[in-house]
Amino acid sequence: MGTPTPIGQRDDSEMPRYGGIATYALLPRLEDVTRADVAVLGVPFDSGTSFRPGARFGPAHIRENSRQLHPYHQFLDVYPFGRQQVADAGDVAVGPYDMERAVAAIERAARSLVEQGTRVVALGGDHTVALPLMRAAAAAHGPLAVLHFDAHLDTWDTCHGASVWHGSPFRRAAEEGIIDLNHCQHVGTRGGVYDATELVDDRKAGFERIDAQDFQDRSIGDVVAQIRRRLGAGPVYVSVDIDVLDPAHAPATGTPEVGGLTTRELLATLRGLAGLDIVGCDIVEVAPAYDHADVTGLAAAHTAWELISLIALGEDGSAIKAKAAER
Ligand SMILES: [Mn+2]
Repeated sequence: MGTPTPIGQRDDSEMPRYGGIATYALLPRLEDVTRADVAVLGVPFDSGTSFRPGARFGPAHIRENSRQLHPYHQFLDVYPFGRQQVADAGDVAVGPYDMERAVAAIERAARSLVEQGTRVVALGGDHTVALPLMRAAAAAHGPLAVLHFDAHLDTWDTCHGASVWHGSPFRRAAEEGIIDLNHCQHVGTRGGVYDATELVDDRKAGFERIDAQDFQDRSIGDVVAQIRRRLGAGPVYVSVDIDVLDPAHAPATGTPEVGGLTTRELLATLRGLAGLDIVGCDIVEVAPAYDHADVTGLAAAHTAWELISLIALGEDGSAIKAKAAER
């Protein structure tokens, strides 16, 4: 028996893209397919946020802004929903009050997908949700290289007595041994440091930094080459805090920092990463109440599409990489 043809996006010849109920990219729900290679999983949780709340409404907003995503990626030459079955797994049932219970529920939901060989593309939620998502990915794939796009380090220790919050997921992950300390990379860092020792702690947690300023001083190709060297050849987890973007490009977020990346720089960087073995990813910190004209929602929905395209390319991406190197 051959592999069944993936069920793609809803046919829009009768019902236009703006009509009907929005799943991510108008894809089938998980229960409507036998199994999925990639599942989009909403995580409506923001009790770990330190400043503006509201990322619990992120998944619904990102889905609404994903209606215009198309089946062919012309720049990577790949059909993200045609080469693999992608489905919308709905939201994790997660309450707002009990942090430990919430984190356990998120890990359980992710594990139930990962155990079937499904790669999870999570839509947050605040950055706390990355910890249980990385735990689930590492349970299947071993210690992860991490590519972390964010204005902030997120390797801090405790805050108001809590060890699990949206500023600590990568420190906890380093302590737990679920990330590979030789292969972690921040991109877009710029804000929110109290003192220099935090940068030393960050290095101990396994991260090198490509600060936001680097996007002014270096070419994207140069940045991409550094990321590739740092990540190596093993399984990669990609975590995109939407606040990596400048507030002009993503105003709807919990802890905005000026001087960030443009949406174009983020997409160009991701498109340089064909051939990576991305075993899981998240797009977090979209807080729609602060959005204007859906700019943040569109950026997040499109970022997920780029990541799904990279997953679809898989090893074939290496051919693109080789071609780019020849030029
Ligand atoms: Mn973050």
